[in-house]
Amino acid sequence: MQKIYAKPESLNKVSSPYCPGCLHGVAQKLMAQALDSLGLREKSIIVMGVGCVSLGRTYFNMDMVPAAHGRAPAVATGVKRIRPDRFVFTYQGDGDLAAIGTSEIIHCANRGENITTLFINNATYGMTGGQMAPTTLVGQTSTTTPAGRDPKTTGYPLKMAEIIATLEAPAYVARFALNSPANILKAAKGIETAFRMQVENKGFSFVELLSNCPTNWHMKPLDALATIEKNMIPYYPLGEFKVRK
Ligand SMILES: Cc1ncc(C[n+]2csc(CCOP(=O)(O)OP(=O)(O)O)c2C)c(N)n1
Ligand code: SF4
Repeated sequence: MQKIYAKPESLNKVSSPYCPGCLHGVAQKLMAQALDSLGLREKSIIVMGVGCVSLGRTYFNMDMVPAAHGRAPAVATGVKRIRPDRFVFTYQGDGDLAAIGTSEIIHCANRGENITTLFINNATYGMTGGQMAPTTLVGQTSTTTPAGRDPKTTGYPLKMAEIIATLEAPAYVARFALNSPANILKAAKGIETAFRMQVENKGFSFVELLSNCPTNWHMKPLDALATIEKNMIPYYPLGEFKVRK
């Protein structure tokens, strides 16, 4: 019988470590499918951020380097410069990339390092129990903004894809959402485009994925998907912001 669907080779055959309805697993499957289809698994090195992203360490079937919180782009820079023959990418959440690691991602992007960053924006610090992230929406409640995020005291949610797209060096910058089959298909294509940029030595590529955290948003999984559509996408528009030809 012809096999038409299988778990990507780039993922181990283990059960998901994620909460029910969490989209980290979807993001990781898309990344794994892109690595499989480009034949990159055996030369890949994933540099893991800290947070629920790092639960994926049991999942990925490839070489892996854990980085301290926020430092993945700096670690990936070192790995890629020493081993330019390897395919190097970081996987980071919004606390990791847009708070403690803002400096690392901006300078890595600005240097145009030939690596790829996959950025999960779930508008919260998931692993540590739902504190405000730089991407938490105005009015959104969190353990550190129980009355809702107020920009007067905490500023506005950071649009990382737009910020990175203003830089000269990056080759590919895009934002997708993981809340529906149609959006997941677009994200899959975008992740593959980003990976191709590195393969073709075009420089830094960055994909932001709008995700969820049903546990800390205190929502049922379906309500969390609807919240991405209703609240996140209007503030974080989807699309490709920069594509090097
Ligand atoms: C230097 C340092 N400071 C703080 C922490 C605690 N910490 C672990 S995960 C995390 C937040 C992760 O949130 P995010 O990056 O949004 O990822 P998510 O869990 O939502 O996927 C924090 C603050 C740490 N591990 N190291
Ligand atoms: S805490 Fe949130 S981000 Fe972490 S696994 Fe659970 S749902 Fe996903």
